[in-house]
Amino acid sequence: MTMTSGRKPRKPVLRRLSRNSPTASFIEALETDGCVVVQNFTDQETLAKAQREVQPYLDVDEPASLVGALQGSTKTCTRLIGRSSTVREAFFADSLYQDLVDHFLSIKTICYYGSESSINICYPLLSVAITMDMRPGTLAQKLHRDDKNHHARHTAATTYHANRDMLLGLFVPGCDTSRENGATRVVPGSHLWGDEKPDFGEDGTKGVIDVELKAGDAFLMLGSVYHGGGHFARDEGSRTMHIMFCCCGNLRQEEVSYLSYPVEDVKGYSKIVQDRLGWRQSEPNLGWVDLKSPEFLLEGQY
Ligand SMILES: O=C(O)CCC(=O)C(=O)O
Ligand SMILES: [Fe+2]
Repeated sequence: MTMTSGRKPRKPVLRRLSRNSPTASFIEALETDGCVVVQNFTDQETLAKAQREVQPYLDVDEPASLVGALQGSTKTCTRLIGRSSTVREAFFADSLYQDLVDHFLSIKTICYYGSESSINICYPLLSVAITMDMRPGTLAQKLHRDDKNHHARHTAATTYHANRDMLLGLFVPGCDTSRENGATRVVPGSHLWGDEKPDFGEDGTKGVIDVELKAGDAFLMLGSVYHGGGHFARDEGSRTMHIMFCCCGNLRQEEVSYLSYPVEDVKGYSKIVQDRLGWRQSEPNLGWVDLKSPEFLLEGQY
């Protein structure tokens, strides 16, 4: 579960592996490259079903969010686990994804009660599930690491070690993706970089690869990989991407305040207590509801 492969490092590339390749080959790719394409992850019928489930939310006539790397021209479907049973059961619950989540994000430690040792395993959690539907006018996102949200710190390394990452993402496109319709851009190997200013060269493309996918493929990425959505250069249509990230299970409060204290009670608490219970979002982009700090739920009817 927390073992690394111990293989000699090779040059980072974007590897493409069939869904039925051995799990060990996905582990090797993620350790070396930080990301990997899963070919034949799903089929057209399942993708069409997922699209039908999210489309009403994508088409809501409200301005698209400006938070984080979003720029107002990408429509989103938040609360995705509840809104799309297909995304939930066919994509998120996929055994390959979940085995890799378990491998990379489970934490096993020994602690002592007096002189008696206790071995415990902390299992991963869903961190976010959201559909992003890029539309005309969307420019390329600035390359970033998604674990910035959790204030992750990184030490430069030449080889991977267990528990280096706190996030593992699964991207399932609803259509073929290409440079022209904003395929995700990634820098394979950047998960082993430290926290110093990254060097993407003068034109910002050094080491950057377009993750062009066929509808039915998926893309796996550790949270420390530099990446960003590409430029949607078409005048019409959209690029749908179902995105899920799991995080380490210790990134949570000891007492689950949202279940322990009903929202109607929390409305009457002082601001500092509301904030400490988690009703104020952490920056950047951590602890939101519908991409907004949950404070808004304390103001109106909920
Ligand atoms: O849409 C994509 O391809 C990537 C989106 C992304 O990286 C983000 O919004 O943080
Ligand atoms: Fe991102």
